[in-house]
Amino acid sequence: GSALAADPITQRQDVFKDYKKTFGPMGDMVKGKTPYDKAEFAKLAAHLEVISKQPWQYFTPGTDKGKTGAKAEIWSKSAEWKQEISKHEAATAALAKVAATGDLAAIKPAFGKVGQTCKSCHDAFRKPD
Ligand code: ASC
Repeated sequence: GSALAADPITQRQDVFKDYKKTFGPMGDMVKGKTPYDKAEFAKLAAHLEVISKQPWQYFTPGTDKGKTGAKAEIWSKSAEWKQEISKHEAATAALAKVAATGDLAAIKPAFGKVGQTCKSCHDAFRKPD
């Protein structure tokens, strides 16, 4: 982030940029696009678990206005949104755990599960591109 105090929209978008830098290379390894590197994958998975806890605090009231993909439903259906977050955090924690074992056959479905939690939240709570 910048040295200046960022607005909450920028702060959450900065975390999602970090997601892309983390989840992207993991996906490449899972798909065999790049060689599976046990230590590197486990490091990325541990980082993903950390950042999975970070964006939500920046969805402060009123920040559905402006340059954001956030839908107003984040605030009007807050319980459902929090349920999506819980599922996502549980999936990233499970992935980090299995990534530490280096068992790629077990990593693949755990990775897929995280992707599903990204998608189901986006479907309900993010504006289409
Ligand atoms: C990504 C990405 C997402 C998720 C989602 C998984 O790489 O940018 O939003 O995975 O597409 O279904």
